[in-house]
Amino acid sequence: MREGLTARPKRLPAWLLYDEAGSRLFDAITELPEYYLTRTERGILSAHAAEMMAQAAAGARLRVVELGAGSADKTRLLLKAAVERQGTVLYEPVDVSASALEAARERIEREIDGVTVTPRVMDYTHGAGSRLHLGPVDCRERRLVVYIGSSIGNFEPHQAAKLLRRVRAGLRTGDGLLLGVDLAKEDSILLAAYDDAAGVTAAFNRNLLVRLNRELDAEFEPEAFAHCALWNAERSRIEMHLRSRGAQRVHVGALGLTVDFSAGESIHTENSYKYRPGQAEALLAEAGFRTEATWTDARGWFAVCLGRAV
Ligand code: AVJ
Repeated sequence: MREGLTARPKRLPAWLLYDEAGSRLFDAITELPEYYLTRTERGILSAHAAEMMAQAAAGARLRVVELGAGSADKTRLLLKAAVERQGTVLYEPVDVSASALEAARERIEREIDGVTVTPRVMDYTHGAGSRLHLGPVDCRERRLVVYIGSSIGNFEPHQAAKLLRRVRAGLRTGDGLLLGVDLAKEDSILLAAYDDAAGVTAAFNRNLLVRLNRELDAEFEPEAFAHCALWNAERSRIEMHLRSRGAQRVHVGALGLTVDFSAGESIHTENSYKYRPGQAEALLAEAGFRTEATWTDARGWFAVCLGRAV
């Protein structure tokens, strides 16, 4: 935090956005009319789940791992399709939040007969070593790692490749990866999705300051910062910033730090990369996966790719 707040330009890590209040605000974002991502991806999964599972299985039994499972809402479409194919399925959601995993387990085991949930509390983004530890698997089974929701979009391209290489290293040849990415599109649509009329995304962004006030004894006045979303065409990403409305000085007690802001100076809080045609496939190739299929919606706004570990 000290490093980010004293850097020029100032920045803070996007994972800070997801405390309890932030996770609740994000869930609200997914239901906003402007935030097309969740709805569009759900449409793709619901139209093609059976085909996705059949192709991923390629004649074997599947077991499903999900990275950053959260509430695992859309995954249920895939799990239902897997149960229809093979009768039962083992589901291994990975998340940093033990409470989110427990809630997901309870709900999924209650709602879908045939699914056994084995949650793994783990930070898949910062894990030590070059390989994601997924545990042993029956030799007649294939793993399918599900990484949907455009979560990969929060990573710089080189970090995204590194993360997927770690995933690949934890798999066997022939295992699968289902990757959901948001696609580049008209900027007015992108900007509205990250700056909604009801102000939920603004609250989500400012909640980061509320969190610093609580956890680092900081004295930010959240309303003294404007939520700002902008499209960086050159890097194909939406950026979120918190822009100081005026010149101000803020103390961060736990750091013994005083931070000065000039009027209009901003803290960069998040990037959300939007993939161009072929980029997701190139990323998969770089990480050791051959893309076997790409499913998209009628407007071509979102894509779900199936990669095969080679
Ligand atoms: C959770 C990373 C997919 O980038 O769209 C939503 C986070 N930020 N609105 C995204 C987010 C602002 C979201 N992801």
